[in-house]
Amino acid sequence: MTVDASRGADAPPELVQLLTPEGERVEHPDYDIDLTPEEVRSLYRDLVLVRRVDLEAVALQRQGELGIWASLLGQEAAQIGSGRALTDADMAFPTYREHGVAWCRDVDPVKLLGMFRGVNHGGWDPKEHNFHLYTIVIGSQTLHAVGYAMGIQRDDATAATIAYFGDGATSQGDVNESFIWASVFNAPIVFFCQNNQWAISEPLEKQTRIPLYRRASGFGFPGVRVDGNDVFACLAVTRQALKNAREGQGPMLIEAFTYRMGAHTSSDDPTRYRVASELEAWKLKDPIERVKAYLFKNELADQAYFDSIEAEADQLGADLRARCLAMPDPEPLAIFDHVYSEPHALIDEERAQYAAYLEGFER
Ligand SMILES: Cc1ncc(C[n+]2csc(CCOP(=O)(O)OP(=O)(O)O)c2C)c(N)n1
Ligand SMILES: [Mg+2]
Repeated sequence: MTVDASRGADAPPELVQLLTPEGERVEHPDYDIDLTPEEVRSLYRDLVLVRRVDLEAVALQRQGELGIWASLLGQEAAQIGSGRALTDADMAFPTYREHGVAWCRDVDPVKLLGMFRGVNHGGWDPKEHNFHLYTIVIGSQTLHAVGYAMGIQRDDATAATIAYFGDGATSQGDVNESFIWASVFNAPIVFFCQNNQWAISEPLEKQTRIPLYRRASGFGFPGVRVDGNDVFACLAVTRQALKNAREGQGPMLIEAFTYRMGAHTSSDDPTRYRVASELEAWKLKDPIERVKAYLFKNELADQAYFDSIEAEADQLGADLRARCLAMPDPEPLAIFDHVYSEPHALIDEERAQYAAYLEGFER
């Protein structure tokens, strides 16, 4: 934790945490959450199932069935906590690692796999799920999200927008510009930064000299750092920030302090640039284990319950694998279909050229 002399002795803890790594419920002066046992079990189920989706995808990639995969391992609580804070009317703008948020938005995980397998052109209908398409260009979705939030404002709608991005993305011009626009227009947006402490091989200290959440104050809106491995805290803080945004209080930056436990993507080998002890330390803060410990200690779930979730995860993984392998290749010319909503001369020309090229092969 960064030492901050300017905060004063009676300042609230810098990191909002409601559930310790040991599974103990703790209080925070500014944030609280009151969950029924059923709701806690449901969060646990989400965490386990999205981890399984991720694990299956990693395996499929290693077997050559996906071109690439960006693992969410370690970031499940940040994604499920924030994702479950959204209402149906809210709009989420992800980057490329938000498989847990996709899960909360009811996007069939096979559609994520289809994108990484290269057999669909984007993946899902953003309007149907209020979940935008994945964005690879780092940080650019934050501008789209602010524009969308300003639209909500002009429609007088009761909804908020959430934009996901990483620690590395905070160094991008787009993200800083989006902060300015959101601030001066008081846009209903929550900036949700998953600080997993790495931007491929670049460590956090190459992005910032201060905790990222404190950047917000320079732009004129509040920022908070939450334990990104604590699903209770992520849910509580995001829920409050979205509510504030919907009620006209403008943007907020949430820095979910977490750790990317896997490789950046399947094309990366983190053993080349970080020490194993770092990963070992973060394993002790696993986002799933602490919820399990909480459920066990408080007798809110028994072994039969945990076994049933494992069985459901096995079933989900097997089903996902089968449906991934069964996905048909797309029609090659379909790649031109959704570039523009209306006919476009250049696209027509390129489609014709590509069709002529394909004619040269036996089909
Ligand atoms: C504009 C732009 N520059 C560079 C890249 C290459 N790139 C892909 S992921 C990445 C690191 C992003 O790190 P971070 O924002 O922390 O997100 P994380 O992958 O850790 O979730 C970079 C530099 C890119 N996709 N887009
Ligand atoms: Mg990162």
